[in-house]
Amino acid sequence: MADTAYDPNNVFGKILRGEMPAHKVYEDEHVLAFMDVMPQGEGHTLVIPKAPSRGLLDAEPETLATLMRGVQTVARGVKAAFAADGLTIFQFNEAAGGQTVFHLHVHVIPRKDGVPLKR
Ligand code: DGP
Repeated sequence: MADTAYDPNNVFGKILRGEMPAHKVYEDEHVLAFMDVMPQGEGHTLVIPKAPSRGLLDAEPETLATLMRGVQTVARGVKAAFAADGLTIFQFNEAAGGQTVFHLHVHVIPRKDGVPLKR
């Protein structure tokens, strides 16, 4: 069974506390966005809430609302910055769902017509 408690020692918690470096691209009161170190496409960005949520299921409604506003802001920014034709946005929950870092995060990947994602 998955451990559903939030562990603040995860790498995104460390980035939030300034204990690990990250290429930050956006920050406000509620969210932080930074470049993914294993990008599946040019401009692959991660958006995380500052609130300590493990995933979608334990997040407070206010956290989800402010996170999605942040995702929209970042999506607009990366779409313009990378002259993208579209965007792929995804989010994983628990190891079985593909999650590897257990602090809620949303992937934002600008996409160009005919260019597949790297796997
Ligand atoms: P997932 O939990 O599967 O949704 O993906 C986690 C993503 O986080 C993955 O694309 C790689 C990225 N990642 C893992 N460790 C670090 C890190 O220390 N810094 C940054 N910027 N990204 C990381």
